[in-house]
Amino acid sequence: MKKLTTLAAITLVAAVIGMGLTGPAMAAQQDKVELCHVTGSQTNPIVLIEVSGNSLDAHLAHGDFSPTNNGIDDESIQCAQDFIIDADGIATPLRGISPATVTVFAGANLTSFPSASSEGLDWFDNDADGAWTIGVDAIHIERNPNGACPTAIPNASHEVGFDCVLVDVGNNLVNGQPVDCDLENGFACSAAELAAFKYHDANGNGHYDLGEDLVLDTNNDGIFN
Ligand SMILES: [Ca+2]
Ligand SMILES: [Ca+2]
Ligand SMILES: [Ca+2]
Ligand SMILES: [Ca+2]
Repeated sequence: MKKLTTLAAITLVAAVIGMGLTGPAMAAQQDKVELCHVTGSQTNPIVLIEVSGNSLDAHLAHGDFSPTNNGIDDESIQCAQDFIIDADGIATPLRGISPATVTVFAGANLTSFPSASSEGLDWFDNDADGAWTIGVDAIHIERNPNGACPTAIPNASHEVGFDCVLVDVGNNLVNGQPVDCDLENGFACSAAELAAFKYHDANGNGHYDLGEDLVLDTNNDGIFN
């Protein structure tokens, strides 16, 4: 019993010391916020800075903004307002973001769909708002370009286990779900729906190739910025 009591006391003391050490440190960490700071400079217009939580509102009020979730440790990518939908062009449900797969860069020209090629990219507008919704909408591959999806069934609907999921972060695709917009030929898509979708034509051949970065061009200016 004595042993148990002693052990309990030691545990309690350790917990108190632990709290004393980590409590203020954690509060200080949470107080710092990363922001993309608009400098007004032509040559270096946006820089990534760390500010205190107290000054956050003042920074936002003069046009600073939170880094996008572009998932790559490059200031010019993190501080772009445009968003990389998919970087690797292969059938994985996440976005395939890594330094090896991201080819787009700040100031790069973006190219619109349709791309008049045969990658079989189809968009599922899961929240039916006519626009790409990050983390909600999905894209699958419904053909077999370059051996990317040998099981694909090209019938304008999603077959689980056959058509290949390119990006479905929210895991929303269901079996038999009809395609909302066929990206490469523009079938079933309005011009307004297609407007935000772009790709970085890294090899300059005038059409989308699997592996080129699919991008949400938030300000629709044809430039990754
Ligand atoms: Ca949507
Ligand atoms: Ca299908
Ligand atoms: Ca290309
Ligand atoms: Ca843009």
